[in-house]
Amino acid sequence: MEVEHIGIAVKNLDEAVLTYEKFLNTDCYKTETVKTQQVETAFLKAGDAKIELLGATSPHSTVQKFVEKRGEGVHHIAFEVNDIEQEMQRLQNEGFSLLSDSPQVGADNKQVAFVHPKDNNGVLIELCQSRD
Ligand code: CMX
Repeated sequence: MEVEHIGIAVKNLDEAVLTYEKFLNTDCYKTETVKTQQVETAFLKAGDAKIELLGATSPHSTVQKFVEKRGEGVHHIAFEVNDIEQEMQRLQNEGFSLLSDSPQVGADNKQVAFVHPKDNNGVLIELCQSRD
């Protein structure tokens, strides 16, 4: 598995984009609202990986809940896999708790699935596979 991106939950997406543009010395190359996940996202390149800034689009968004409970910060680490359904099955067999039975449509034209943070030492993990 390769780290595809690191998701960071923020209160104000526009302000966070300016901060990370300054820090990484690169422009945000893409923004996208993901209705299914109730988030708006902004992507910046960081070497081979990406930073995904995440803002909530609804009070019911998991990102809103996260920010209220834990404050802004690293929300998840995403790993790119070649065959997401096979990886989900493998992880399930290893005893990890998948948060959905099948992959969902995520940001950046990916299929995504999440593993509960309780199984990964407090870190929410996203599996992702390009839909191209
Ligand atoms: N990382 C680490 N821990 C987290 C967490 C996260 N992102 N989100 C919640 N938690 C912790 C909480 O702090 C809480 O811990 P305690 O029991 O110690 O208090 C516990 O998990 C349960 O938290 P909760 O607030 O009750 O949250 P829920 O159980 O309702 O939901 C989770 C948690 C992970 C199941 C839910 O956020 C989820 O389904 N996430 C997957 C989808 C997602 O995050 N989508 C947004 C990103 C989409 C994208 O990148 O496009």
